[in-house]
Amino acid sequence: MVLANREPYSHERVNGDIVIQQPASGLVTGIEPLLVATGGVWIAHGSGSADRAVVDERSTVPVPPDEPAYSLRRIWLTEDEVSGFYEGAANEALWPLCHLAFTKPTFRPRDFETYRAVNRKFVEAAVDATRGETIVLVQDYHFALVPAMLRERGSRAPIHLFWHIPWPPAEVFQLCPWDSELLRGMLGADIVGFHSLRYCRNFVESCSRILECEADFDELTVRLDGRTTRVRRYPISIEWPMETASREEGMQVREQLGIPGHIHLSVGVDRVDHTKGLLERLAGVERFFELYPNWKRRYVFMEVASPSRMAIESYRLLNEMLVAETERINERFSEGEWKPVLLERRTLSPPELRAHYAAADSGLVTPLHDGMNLVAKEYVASCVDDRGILILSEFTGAAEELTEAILINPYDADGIAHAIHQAIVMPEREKRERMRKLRKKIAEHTIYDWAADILGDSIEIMENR
Ligand code: ADQ
Repeated sequence: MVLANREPYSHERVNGDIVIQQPASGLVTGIEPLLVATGGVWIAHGSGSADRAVVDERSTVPVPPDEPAYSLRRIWLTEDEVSGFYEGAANEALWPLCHLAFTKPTFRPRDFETYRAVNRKFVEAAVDATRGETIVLVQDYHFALVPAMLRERGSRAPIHLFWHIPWPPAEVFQLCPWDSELLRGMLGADIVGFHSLRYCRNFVESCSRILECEADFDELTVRLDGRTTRVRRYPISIEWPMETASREEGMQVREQLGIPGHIHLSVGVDRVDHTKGLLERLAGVERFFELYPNWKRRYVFMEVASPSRMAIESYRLLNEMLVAETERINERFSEGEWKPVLLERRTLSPPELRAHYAAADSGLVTPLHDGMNLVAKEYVASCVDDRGILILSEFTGAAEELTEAILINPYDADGIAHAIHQAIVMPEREKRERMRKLRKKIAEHTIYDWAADILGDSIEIMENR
């Protein structure tokens, strides 16, 4: 059984017809095969405009649509619930709390009440959907209270909670007025998973400071009220080999954008989010042209930015600033047809995304803080002939593994500028050598390994009960 906010398939009404959409998501890629193999159930917020039209009396629909193998059970949320639970408690409180990006979290008591109520709704559906021996995989910061609530309802199932975003140092987590309730909720799980060992340690430290519990920093376990929770690292990854676009498809993108082959093109791909360091990236590009003006007309940075969480005002504002900064930098440096920055604000289809990666000479990934960052891995996977170079923020989970990237501090505009220069002038042999090593690392640990490790550890819990 999987509990996640996002559903693997949504049904949408388009011009009177019902069409099925599948969000591009690493989570679905990694976890769906487990549910297909076991005939399990995925419980998620039913957010599609035609979702209600296709379900049975248990709000359930068989999926995948082409060859049904497991059940998708939909939870209906009111507008107020979406606003309090998803936008408020999850995205305005917990998201900024866990990311050290200096965005102040907003802790509204009402939002947390709604968060609690929605967590309870998912738990009731989970209890109702349980048939026989079950392993429960809970996904992300939307559902911190679910594990303990499941225990209260008598569940003895192995529960695995995976937290896809960072866990901050204890001093930061303590800012949260709901700290103790959140931790107690999470510790209902047998295993709490994070992308990085640092987040695991931060979590154990938070438990030890905030709760009266036994925290073991060597074993990474927390014992509370007679139950032990293991804290484990599971770095998420991508499919391998990943589907890629050909060089020709990459060239077509460059033609459409008016970027001839001799121009070095860096590409960034992100949701528009404060944590992704988009304005800092632009500051780095601007600094590059100040420090290396002879690269005018020979370098272009392209950002493909997908607007997200637009119901939250600070996200709308960030979108506006991104557009304004791009225009300002372009006005400052443009010469003739050449513009230093191209901004496309939309979500690319998977083939378009692959073609954009194929068009790039380098990938520019500069989050201020990021649990893992899959774009870094996708870019590396797209460099099939070992050509290309990755510039990566040291404050991403990915940087712990992808050490052959050019690592930068996203707050250091000079550092980003020098890294861009280094990426352009680095000898081809060195680039290939670095890329070969990066590719090997990802090939050896794919999204399927991530899911298998989570399932394997959960089965072990089940067997030792
Ligand atoms: P995200 O914050 O969403 O994920 P990331 O890991 O980079 O960040 O994944 C984003 C995904 O969306 C990638 O697969 C990317 O290709 C796609 N995407 C982004 N912008 C796009 C665009 N404009 N067009 C098309 N596709 C786009 C959270 C955490 C991460 C963690 C993941 C998985 O914040 O740290 O890596 O979960 O655990």
